[in-house]
Amino acid sequence: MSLSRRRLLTGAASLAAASRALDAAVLPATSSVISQGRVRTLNGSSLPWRMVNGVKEFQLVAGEFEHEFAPGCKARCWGYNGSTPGPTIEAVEGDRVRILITNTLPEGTSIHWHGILLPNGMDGISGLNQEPIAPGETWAYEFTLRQEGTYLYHPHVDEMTQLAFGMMGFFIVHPRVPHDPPVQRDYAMLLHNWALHPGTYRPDPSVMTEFDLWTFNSKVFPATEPLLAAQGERVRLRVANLSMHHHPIHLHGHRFAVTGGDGGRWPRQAWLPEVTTIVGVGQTRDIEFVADNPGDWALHCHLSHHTMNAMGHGIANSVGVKMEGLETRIRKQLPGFMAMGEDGMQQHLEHAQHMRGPENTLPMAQGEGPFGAIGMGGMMTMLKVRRGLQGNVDPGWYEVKDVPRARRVDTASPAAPKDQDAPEHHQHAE
Ligand SMILES: [Cu+2]
Repeated sequence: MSLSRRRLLTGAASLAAASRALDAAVLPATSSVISQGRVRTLNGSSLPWRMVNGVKEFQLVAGEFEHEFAPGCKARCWGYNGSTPGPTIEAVEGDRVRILITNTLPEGTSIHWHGILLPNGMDGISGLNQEPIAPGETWAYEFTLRQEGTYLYHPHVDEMTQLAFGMMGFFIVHPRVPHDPPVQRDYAMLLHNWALHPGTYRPDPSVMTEFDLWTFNSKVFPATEPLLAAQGERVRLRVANLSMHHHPIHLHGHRFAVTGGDGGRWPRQAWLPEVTTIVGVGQTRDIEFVADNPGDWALHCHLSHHTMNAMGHGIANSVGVKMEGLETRIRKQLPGFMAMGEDGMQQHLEHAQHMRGPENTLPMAQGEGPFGAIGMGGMMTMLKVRRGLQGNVDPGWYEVKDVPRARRVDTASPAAPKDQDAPEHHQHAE
């Protein structure tokens, strides 16, 4: 299954030839700044482009590479320009764009421009709108952007495999007239799932429901990059989902508004105040908020199994069962056996964090915070809000020592004065 060196070289050679041909036609660079500011694709990047006779031209190479989900876990993945998700394409409403795609994969591919209004022959469904792009070939897609919003690109050949291996990316179209109010930070995060079975290096495309890894931009916590904001900044987060499940994305410490997505910007009356929003498969959702609450705030999928990594399912529930001596006896037959925990799973999670599993397999949860194990992996990152924060350097953990925080109390002294609330008539109130 692995890609032959020859094919890689052929792909690279044809891309170089295509580049040379284009160099001959290139115009002097015009102002190449996207006026509405750039999107920060967490753990990723945006795709550079150049102006060629008034057309914004982008180059993608579909190919195979090694991708790391977090230190200790890698896989042979497919994507664009050596990354999954592929680099984010950013353009402005009204732009004419040309995207050159070179296929270095061992099978045919195509690109569908998910949500973008374009002529039928540019829609990228192999068999329906075009023949597949054969290995080694370079094709061009070209259209004018007549809308703004958060869109995607992905293949439409052997989707089951090509999506399962990581082929997807954002296509973000900024509005001609900037949105009001403007945002100071604009983030993008693509949700995906992977059947990377313990001890293996190749995602399994045949799996439909039981996945091993749940990712934000193909990374699991704590390898997921945090969102940063200075206190008072307005932040947009664009979330898209090309996985096999719907994901309720939940932000702590702030109330956000869902302001748009794959239908472009919603009218103000349609904005939804939320703290959790479901991003369905094939959807994109833009959320916006003012980062007014300093601290380190969790941002995660609220399906609890989606904030964990590879784990067994369908095993005996041992919570509440006295395991004394049992583990030792089972270990004689099954070296390394660990019961699921008799008082709950946290103890098991902390154990598992330091246990060696099969090679190339992450523990179920592995995040470590200033107060110990965070007990999450998978679809989890943080929003870090600090006063006067500038740039994109992670400020480290928030110092909670000077702000109110939950505390351990002395059980020997009464928690609250008895006569302070609950006057007698309350007992008889209707
Ligand atoms: Cu989820």
